[in-house]
Amino acid sequence: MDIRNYPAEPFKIKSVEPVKMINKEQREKVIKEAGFNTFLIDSEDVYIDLLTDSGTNAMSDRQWAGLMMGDEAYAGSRNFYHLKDTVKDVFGFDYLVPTHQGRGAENILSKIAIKPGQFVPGNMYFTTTRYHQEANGGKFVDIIKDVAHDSAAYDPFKGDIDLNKLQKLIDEVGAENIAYICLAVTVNLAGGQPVSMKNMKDVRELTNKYGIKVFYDATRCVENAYFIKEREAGFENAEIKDIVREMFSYSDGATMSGKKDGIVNIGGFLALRDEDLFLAAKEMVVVFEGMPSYGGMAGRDMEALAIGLQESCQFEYIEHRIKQVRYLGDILREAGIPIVEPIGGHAVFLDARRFCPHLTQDEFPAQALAANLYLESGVRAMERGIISAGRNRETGDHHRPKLELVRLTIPRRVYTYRHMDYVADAIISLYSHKEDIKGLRFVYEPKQLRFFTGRFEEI
Ligand code: PLI
Repeated sequence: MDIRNYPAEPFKIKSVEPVKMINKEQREKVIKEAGFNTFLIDSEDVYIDLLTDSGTNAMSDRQWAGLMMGDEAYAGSRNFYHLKDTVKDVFGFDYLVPTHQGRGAENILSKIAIKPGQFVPGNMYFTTTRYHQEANGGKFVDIIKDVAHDSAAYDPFKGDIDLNKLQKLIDEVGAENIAYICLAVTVNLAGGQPVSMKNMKDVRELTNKYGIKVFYDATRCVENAYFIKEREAGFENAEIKDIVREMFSYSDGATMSGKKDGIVNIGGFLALRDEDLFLAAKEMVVVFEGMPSYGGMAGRDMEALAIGLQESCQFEYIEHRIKQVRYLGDILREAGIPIVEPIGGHAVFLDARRFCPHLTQDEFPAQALAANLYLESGVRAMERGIISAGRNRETGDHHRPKLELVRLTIPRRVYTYRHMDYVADAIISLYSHKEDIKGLRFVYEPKQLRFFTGRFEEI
């Protein structure tokens, strides 16, 4: 490995937040009290927190200054107009509905665009996205290409939709029974895998033939744009922002969690092209979020998001972001640790099936691996496997995803390369005595989104 392949931080550090490490005996107590669920560990007890890249980002001095420019008027805040203009500039959408975070936007979109019984095909699923689709009577169908379910296979655009699967679904159920296509850029649960511009164009062409709408999940769209620049012919010299704008030109609108590529701690939005849909969304936002000019956000948070979206599109920022994640993955790969290939945008994913071949999926290997990584090192990661997938609403059986993963999610602008070294060392050490990792069973299983608050014990 040549360190020169990984760019130095394109920022300097103005404010620091001390972290401390508790000893192994204390960690053992903590993980037991947390029911072997890393979501239930207190932040104070974590040394390096790779639970999520959601809302855990470091804002810039400009964003912090923006907070002071917050206009907290109940109606017509100036920060709303700044955010609206930014969304128009970056994504090309005319209509903006701010929400408290991504799932607020998913709730509204699902309510206005799904009729009960309709299908909602998507390139894999995200937990909250599918929850809202199903809660509004939609039937999620996975139409991502098969290779996305194979953790070891390399494909530069593993997030692409399989057009044959989409065509087959249209032929089988009829275009009128498809609410819309949900296209995520990048695909979180596939390992942060991008979608190619060609695929976005092809999906648009096919759906146009049938009058089917396409809504993107824009949550990590800038990371997706970087991969297009890096891997897709014809985009080598394109500006990141121009790539983002072209991506969204093939969509009818988008939901976004600003807590990821917006580089803020809270916020999100629904953006739309169609005025009638916008009017329907506005009727919903006042019920579930707040006035249309703030939705679920404070004025200051809209300002920080507007600034963060522009910063996210700076090449130096996004190159460092992607390559810092890749640095961790490259070390692990070299040490023979089973990870999802290729390394995605926001995280390195450990393949728990290959890491813990002595455990069956019913013994929740990814949940157990995440718990043991904390015990080993004070590093907090997250399960993304059978627990996250939940149960089938009709049969009550577990959904059984092929991918049984632990996600090491890197917050933006928060940790250094040395922190990545520490994480890699911890995982390599755990791998050397992986047989000690015991399977888990539920002692408390919530009905909805069980991964957040479920509790386990060792078998
Ligand atoms: O956490 P929200 O409600 O702001 O956003 C929901 C959401 C939507 N789409 C995608 C692709 C996500 O990754 C997402 C949230 N992700 C979380 C919390 C994560 O840890 O990945």
